[in-house]
Amino acid sequence: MMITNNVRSRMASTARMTAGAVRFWMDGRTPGFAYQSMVGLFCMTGGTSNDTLSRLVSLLHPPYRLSDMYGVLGNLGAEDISRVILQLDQKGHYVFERRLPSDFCDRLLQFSLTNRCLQRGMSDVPEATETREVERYPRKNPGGVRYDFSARDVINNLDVQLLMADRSILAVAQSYLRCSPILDVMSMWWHTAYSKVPDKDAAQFWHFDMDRIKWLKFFIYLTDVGTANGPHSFVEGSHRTGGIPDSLRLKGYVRLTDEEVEACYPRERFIEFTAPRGTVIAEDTRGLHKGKLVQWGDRLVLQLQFSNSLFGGYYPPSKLTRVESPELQAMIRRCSRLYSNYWREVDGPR
Ligand SMILES: O=C(O)CCC(=O)C(=O)O
Repeated sequence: MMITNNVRSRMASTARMTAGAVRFWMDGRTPGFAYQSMVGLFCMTGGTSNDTLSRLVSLLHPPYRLSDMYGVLGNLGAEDISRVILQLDQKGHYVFERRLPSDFCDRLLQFSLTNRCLQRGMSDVPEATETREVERYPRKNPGGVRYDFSARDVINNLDVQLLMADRSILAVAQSYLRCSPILDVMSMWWHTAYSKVPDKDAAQFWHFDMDRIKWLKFFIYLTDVGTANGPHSFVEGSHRTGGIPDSLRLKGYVRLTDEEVEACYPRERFIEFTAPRGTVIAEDTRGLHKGKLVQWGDRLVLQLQFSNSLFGGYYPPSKLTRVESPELQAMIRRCSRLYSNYWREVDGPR
């Protein structure tokens, strides 16, 4: 029987990923070759490989039974959840009507102006810069396009902890992922108008994410975002299986230009999320997305990512050092898998 190169390549990647999954199951670490195989399989299959693995994870880790779905997104009922999930499944994004209260945004803005952060290096400009730590985000005179706060500082912030414990957010995440999720990437960053051209290292070119098998991101705007402030942008429906055409996917896990992406989708599929501060956007970033170039002012975003497994890319570990929020303390007791990325092996109240 003739086996084409394509089939051979899929079989080899599947074997490597399976071997890596066994290692992951034993010690919780994903070997680099297995992660690369997961990415490669996505590029080859358009998402079928992720979908198959996700079904397996759902069998192993069914969703939590929540007493209620109350929180910053409202007091959600089963019908609300169905509406949100239907749109997420079809379009890949959902903007919630309910926004975070302004005192909440004020406190997180204050946090971002008083904490040390990393000015992200820029490699794709004539005068490349290195990533370096700065005492404060220099809002009046930024020296780079992106400033990131450490995950450790972010998760140990009381307001962030309230969101980590929020059952309305959890309900959406676990309904979309069809399993009990893991909160695995917590981040906050500024995008600035430092550069006149989009920056690859600051996620300002189109790309898909592929660090996990399946995940859902919540982007929370902490400043007002108009069209000049670098709105988060998404190609509607591109998260679906086969939603990114072969011509783009087979380029691999790379950044894509506007021209390359615009050639593949009609204009109405391009969404720019301009919205007031406090807005919460849920998005499956398996679809094509980017932060648009900031032309004026700046933009502060907080991000929560829920994944169905930690199998995949490596993130330096960050742990909760103090859990000030009683809500989070209670949730940690009930939902150990949800917090396993930030809480395991930590001395402190469990
Ligand atoms: O800053 C943005 O809007 C893009 C962020 C992004 O690419 C990501 O979180 O995966």
